[in-house]
Amino acid sequence: MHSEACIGQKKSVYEGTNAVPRSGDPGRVLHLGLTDGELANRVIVVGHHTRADLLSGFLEAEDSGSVFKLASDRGFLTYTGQFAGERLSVVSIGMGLAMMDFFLREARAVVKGPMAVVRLGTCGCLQEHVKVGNVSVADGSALVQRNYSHFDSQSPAHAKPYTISELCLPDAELTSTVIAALREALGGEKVNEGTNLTADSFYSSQGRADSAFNDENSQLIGEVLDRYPKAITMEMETFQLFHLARSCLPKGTMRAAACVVNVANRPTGEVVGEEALRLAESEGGKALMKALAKLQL
Ligand code: R1P
Repeated sequence: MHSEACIGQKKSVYEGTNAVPRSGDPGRVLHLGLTDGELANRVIVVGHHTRADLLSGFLEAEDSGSVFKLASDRGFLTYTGQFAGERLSVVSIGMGLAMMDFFLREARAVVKGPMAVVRLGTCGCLQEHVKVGNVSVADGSALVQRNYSHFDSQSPAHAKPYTISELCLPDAELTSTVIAALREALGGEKVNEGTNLTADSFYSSQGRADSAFNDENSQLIGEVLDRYPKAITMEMETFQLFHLARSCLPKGTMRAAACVVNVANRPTGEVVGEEALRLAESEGGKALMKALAKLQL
């Protein structure tokens, strides 16, 4: 797929290093491995290859006679096919802010026209009443980040160990459509709405105790809940999705919504069973695909 580096040849390993680089002929974006037209305008984005495999089972073949599949050598897995009369992709991106950044920027580079992206992730929930196995839809997201400067010995005394951002909002229409589709598929009692918190670590900035590192995070969850009392979920990608969708130019051309299956309740320690997780992923995922297909782009 990628052209080789070879001194003396005209074509280098990749081109466009100060923009969105591509490699090979046809030019493929470096990390997703995709070229123009291989990704649909409507995308379900997940963190786990098995979740993408599961949801790809709902796609029907394209005109080529099959569902398009491409696994990149940077850990991205893309499926593109037809769903309810629309072209739709399911992409597994792995974890964290950086992977969501790679995904959205390179997706934007290979797709023409308006896009809609819905994340189906998993998370720990922060409120006792939010049940494991339920799906929580984000009506806003704030970013919780480790303040690296704080941990430097030169740091001024006032620099706090973690920063908590302002809220970033999803696309309102897409979020309402997602909520309605999830309620229809799973039942209203299995769908929660609330604030999402996105952290830049699974550990320190999610308030987990790890005596092997100096994290100064024992008060963090309390501080975050003081600032955002309606926060129900904590994971690692949603804020980046909302932020970049809002930053995408021309404005309004990338619409985003996000939801997560609650796999663990942090206050009670309860964790979801395998069967309930697969059901929520599968039925919830299909509902999101319906919502995406229904959206007027
Ligand atoms: C951590 O285990 C991962 O699980 C959650 C977090 O956001 C993080 O990416 O989401 P996914 O199931 O989508 O990966």
